[in-house]
Amino acid sequence: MIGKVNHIGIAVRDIESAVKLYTDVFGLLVAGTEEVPDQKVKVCFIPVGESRVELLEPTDPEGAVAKFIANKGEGIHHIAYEVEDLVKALAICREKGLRLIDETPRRGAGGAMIAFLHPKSTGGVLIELCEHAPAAD
Ligand code: CMX
Repeated sequence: MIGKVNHIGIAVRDIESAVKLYTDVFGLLVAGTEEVPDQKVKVCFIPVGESRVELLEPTDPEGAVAKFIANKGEGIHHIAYEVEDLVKALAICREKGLRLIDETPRRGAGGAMIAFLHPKSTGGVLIELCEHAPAAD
């Protein structure tokens, strides 16, 4: 069902200062920054080998990432796995009794189709399933 780790989402208070670790110290390059109003975040993708780090900065105190930072501080927020067929993957998760946050795929950053699984049914890890979007590379 799962291909590779598409990205690891890291919640940060401020992308501009957080990104320096990855660029100035680790020597990585930023692939793009965009705002995702639907999710109340600004995101920045940094390719790392075959995967990516996604820095997530809240744009609204009521958003999921703002709440996460308020409760737990900055840090790893979610892991995103790439699937070939998201509708099919969600059907399997549903059938196996996992709690779906998104019952159907929706559009996420970079134009990818995404859906989240609730951390209470996945061992405390917020999991995003995403269908490969060439534009997101
Ligand atoms: N990872 C692991 N556990 C998490 C979590 C996370 N990122 N966020 C919340 N939780 C835990 C909380 O600690 C809490 O556990 P306890 O009850 O044991 O304390 C539980 O989940 C419920 O938390 P909550 O505060 O009551 O619920 P929230 O209103 O914060 O919602 C969640 C949590 C996961 C349902 C919500 O954040 C969500 O729908 N996330 C999916 C969308 C999203 O995260 N968007 C931002 C990224 C978008 C992008 O990548 O583009």
